[in-house]
Amino acid sequence: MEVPDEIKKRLTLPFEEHFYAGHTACQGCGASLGLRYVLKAYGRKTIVVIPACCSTIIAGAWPYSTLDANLFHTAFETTGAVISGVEAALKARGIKVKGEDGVMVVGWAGDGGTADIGLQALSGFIERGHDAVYIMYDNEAYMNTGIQRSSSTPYGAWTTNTPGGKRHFLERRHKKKVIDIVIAHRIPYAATASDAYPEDFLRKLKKAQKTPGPSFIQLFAPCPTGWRSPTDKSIELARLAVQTAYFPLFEYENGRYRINMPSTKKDPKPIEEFLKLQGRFKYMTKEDVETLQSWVLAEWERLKKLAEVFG
Ligand SMILES: Cc1ncc(C[n+]2csc(CCOP(=O)(O)OP(=O)(O)O)c2C)c(N)n1
Ligand code: SF4
Ligand SMILES: [Mg+2]
Repeated sequence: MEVPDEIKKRLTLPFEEHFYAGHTACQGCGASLGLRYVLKAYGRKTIVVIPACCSTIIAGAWPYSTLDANLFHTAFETTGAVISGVEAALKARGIKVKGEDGVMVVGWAGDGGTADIGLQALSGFIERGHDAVYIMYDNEAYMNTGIQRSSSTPYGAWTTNTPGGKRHFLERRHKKKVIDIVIAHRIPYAATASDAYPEDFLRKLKKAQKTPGPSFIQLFAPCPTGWRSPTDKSIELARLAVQTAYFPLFEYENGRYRINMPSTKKDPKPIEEFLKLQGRFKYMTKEDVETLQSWVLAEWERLKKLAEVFG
């Protein structure tokens, strides 16, 4: 479709779409929005590898797939291994991989499929140095199977196996910092991103495309169904996660840290602003909120220190 010039001038994202409408995600799904952005950045010359997760259902089966790109459905724990194999097979056939004109091999896996069951395959992919991009879309629980906690679920959250209330317990462990494990491999490029800041996300996708070797992006992707949040609040929640420093946006590139958001010059917003819009946090006591707030601020201070020393 031809875009009128006056609209073209105002566009901050590519106009073209490779993610069809009419898919099966819930209203306000951050995962589907994230995948749409990935295909805006990389276009059709992409092989997307998706393990068992909500995105399997959203992407759908050939020939009815919602992706206008190549799609490889795979087993839950195998994303890192499959993107390694696809990349190696393309190279063995003399096909250029990654870079501006190469085929993009993209792993698109959930937090359960990355932080838990897929961690070993992810580690192998990074350690062997394959030319592919691994994107973990983080909705902070196993959503596709009915909202069970993962190691990326935050302290104080309700899930169906941490149900809260008078007789049950809530999630009592803090969110696993998967990106720290990734960085421990001394990966060439790793970053966090958010559905609320698409220009920043696309810039990072492009950087991952240009950087030789493995790249990793952890995308904060709200899930109104699992978070018990209004469907029209997903972007606001993704923004608040950044503004409260609960999910700061930063990059790790060739050993250097750079914080993108929030500002390091002023205090982040209180965590309550992020919590109060979500039913999953309704069982938290005042002490629980304080515990989470202290953890968020301690992690934020740690990140600022890393950016100061290794910036
Ligand atoms: C080996 C194996 N164990 C369990 C499952 C069942 N299963 C399918 S999707 C899923 C949840 C995926 O969670 P996550 O990776 O966070 O993605 P989300 O559903 O949240 O998008 C589970 C447990 C499976 N398919 N294979
Ligand atoms: S359950 Fe959550 S992640 Fe899954 S499709 Fe619905 S909104 Fe998206
Ligand atoms: Mg998940």
